[in-house]
Amino acid sequence: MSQQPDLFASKEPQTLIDEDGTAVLYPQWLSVARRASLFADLQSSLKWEQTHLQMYGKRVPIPRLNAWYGDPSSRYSYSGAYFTPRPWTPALQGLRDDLSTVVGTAFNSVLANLYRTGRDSVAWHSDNEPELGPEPTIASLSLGADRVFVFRHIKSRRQVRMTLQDGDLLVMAGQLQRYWQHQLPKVAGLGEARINLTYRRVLA
Ligand SMILES: O=C(O)CCC(=O)C(=O)O
Ligand SMILES: [Mn+2]
Repeated sequence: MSQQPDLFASKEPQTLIDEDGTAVLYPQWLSVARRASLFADLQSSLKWEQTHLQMYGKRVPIPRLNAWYGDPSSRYSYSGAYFTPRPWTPALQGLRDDLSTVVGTAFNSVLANLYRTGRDSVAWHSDNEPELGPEPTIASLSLGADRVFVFRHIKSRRQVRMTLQDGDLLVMAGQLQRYWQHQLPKVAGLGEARINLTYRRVLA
């Protein structure tokens, strides 16, 4: 992964998982100036929506807000239905271009998540939707509040736990989504918001 002047990595990358897939953390990947303006821009300008899941015949709100942006061709399925992403905003497209260059994957969509407080979360799952292909490379950028993020191997049950901080980039690749799940647990007493952007390549 190469560096660009604005996207300085002030610390060495850390390989967190290198077995049945890879997870590499690039701490403070975004410059301090870019982090703050980006968070404010995304929080106010993205079309945040409440998604519901069908669980045991009930319509249950997921504990976070989200928004999909991307190329028109990057249709995705969620909970059995197909959706077309919203057209790129300048900020999301600029980051897409930078990330595609430095990670070496032609990302065509992004799922944005807004965790309003520590009560918002993501339960155990893998990003293993068929339209991402068998070995998806996913670039996950964190902004705002620090949050704990945990991986769990589906067979050995080994866990790898880290704190994702403002400006951190996590790149997941290879067989990771097949062998590992991940979650973002709730945090008691946290009032600060976090935004996460997961850049993905949806196959036609
Ligand atoms: O917020 C995060 O760091 C992870 C989000 C996530 O796993 C997802 O949207 O699939
Ligand atoms: Mn995920």
